[in-house]
Amino acid sequence: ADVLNDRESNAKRAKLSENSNEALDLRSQQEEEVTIHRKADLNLSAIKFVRILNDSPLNKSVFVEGLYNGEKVVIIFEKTPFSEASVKQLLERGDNSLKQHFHNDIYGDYTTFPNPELNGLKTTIIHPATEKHIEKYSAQQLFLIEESAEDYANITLPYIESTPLSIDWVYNILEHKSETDRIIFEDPDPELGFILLPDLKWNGQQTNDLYLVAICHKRNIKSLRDLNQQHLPLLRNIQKKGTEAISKKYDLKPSELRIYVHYQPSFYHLHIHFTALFDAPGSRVERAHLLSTIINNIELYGDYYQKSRLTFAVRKNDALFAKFEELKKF
Ligand code: GTA
Repeated sequence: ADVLNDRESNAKRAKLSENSNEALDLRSQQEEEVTIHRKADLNLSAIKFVRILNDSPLNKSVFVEGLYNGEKVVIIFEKTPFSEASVKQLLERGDNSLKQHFHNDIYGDYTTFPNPELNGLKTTIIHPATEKHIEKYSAQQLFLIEESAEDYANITLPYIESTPLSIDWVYNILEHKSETDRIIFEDPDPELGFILLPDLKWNGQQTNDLYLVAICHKRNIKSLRDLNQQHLPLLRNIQKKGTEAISKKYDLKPSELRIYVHYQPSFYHLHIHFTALFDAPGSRVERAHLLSTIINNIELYGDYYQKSRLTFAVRKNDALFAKFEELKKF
């Protein structure tokens, strides 16, 4: 308990600044992780390993397919970034935890075995997982598609309307049924309003990988393709109030944030990603469209996103790839 109290006061004292590694409220965030990602009846030993779907040595993460009570499960294990508080703890509590491999002049190579509390893995569990989840988290060759307005109407739209990933989790947030205690900011206006909260991908413990998502209350905007001049007040509102809320809570300026939408998104209800300036998954040019650029394009041409060609990456096993291949023979 003393250690946790120490951490809490460290977190409160922490001045969060550019690429800060200072810890946020470590304990409450850890409790939140458990609430969100773990159903009461789920534990790791009850899940049977099936196969590794993908892994990323760079992000220190692995995507695993498992079976739980005969149902498919996707587990994502991810090593988390260091915070200043956790590094201090590593040193303060590190007695006898060094195993030396070799020593040469002033250079030493060791493995450290920290206290398990300092060595937690961010764990996301999707259960029951659909075939679409398995496919989405599997390693696959990517192809870039240049989608015209006609392609969108004839190929993409019918596809996203026929096999969407469920967005019940989005409605649970908007209706205050899930993650209510994680909300950072809410503007309840049905036209212009939104909820800003930590993204599933962020453990909330350090701002160098800050990742929040703003979900708009308005329900009929599927993606970037639907945005036009009538949505400018909504987009400006999310940009202004989202950055203000982040500045107040995390002490990050708008210039320290990457604010963007994905095209194609995984979930077809408009949401905006707010991240620190790190290489977040999905922040590459073929997927991320900066909110400031979107606003600017629509200010110039109200129907920009209805008329433009938009390029996006698609996985080889995705039915959308097959549809483009069949109809466009590329
Ligand atoms: N707060 O319940 C939720 C929730 N869900 C189900 C999704 N999100 C949620 N946030 C909260 N609560 O940023 C978040 C997602 C995502 C956003 C949806 O909503 O974390 P999107 O529609 O543009 O879809 O955004 P996107 O970006 O593909 O997100 P998603 O579904 O997480 O897919 C992640 C992709 O990144 C996968 O293809 C995966 O292979 C890859 N990836 C790489 N590293 C990671 C990682 N560490 N964790 C998860 N995915 C990773």
